[in-house]
Amino acid sequence: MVMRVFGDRNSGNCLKVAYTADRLGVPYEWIDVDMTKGETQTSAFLVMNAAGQVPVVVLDDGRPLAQSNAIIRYLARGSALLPADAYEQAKVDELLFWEQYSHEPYVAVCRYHMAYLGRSAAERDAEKVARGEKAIDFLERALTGRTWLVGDHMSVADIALLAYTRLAPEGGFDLSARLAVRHWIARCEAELGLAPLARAA
Ligand SMILES: N[C@@H](CCC(=O)N[C@@H](CS)C(=O)NCC(=O)O)C(=O)O
Repeated sequence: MVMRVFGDRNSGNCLKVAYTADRLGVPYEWIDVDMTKGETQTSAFLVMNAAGQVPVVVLDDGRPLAQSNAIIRYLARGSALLPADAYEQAKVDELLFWEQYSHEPYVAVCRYHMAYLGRSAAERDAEKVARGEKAIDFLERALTGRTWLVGDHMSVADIALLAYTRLAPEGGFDLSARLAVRHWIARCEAELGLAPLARAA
């Protein structure tokens, strides 16, 4: 059976899986899950992911796997998206963990508050805004003078960070002065065949 991806196409965490599988040519069936209708909390869903969150995949052998960064790392094994060198692989992991602890909880959550809950930029949580700005500043420094986050090729670290960074303007974050980030987003989008999103010039 082909791999099944249970996800929401508006979720950066879920889009990471689509970007990675599409890039690698891994076949999959996408199954839309609407968390606003409680579809992540049904007993059938909780068997696949007891955390009740998307994305979750059911691999072609029937085994489930959750957590976006675990999924993309698994899909990328043995490919150019995951460096073979142990140190470079650990640097990818460093960024995957950082994304989940220091980037996604702020950049993605501010976007959620604006795009889903209809808050204005001024109504965002000030601490989340400050931490999101700090995360994007970190990326700007990390990408200055570099083409990719780790090594000489696009890796799953780029894909994991791309997902919500390209959506950051929807969360009220201004990328216009972050030139290294903007060029890297454009580079990733070109590599992945994604249409550029409308954003501040
Ligand atoms: N750390 C998880 C986060 C997953 C997550 O937060 N998923 C959201 C959608 S982006 C969700 O399913 N929320 C519903 C819920 O938490 O009940 C991952 O990277 O996969």
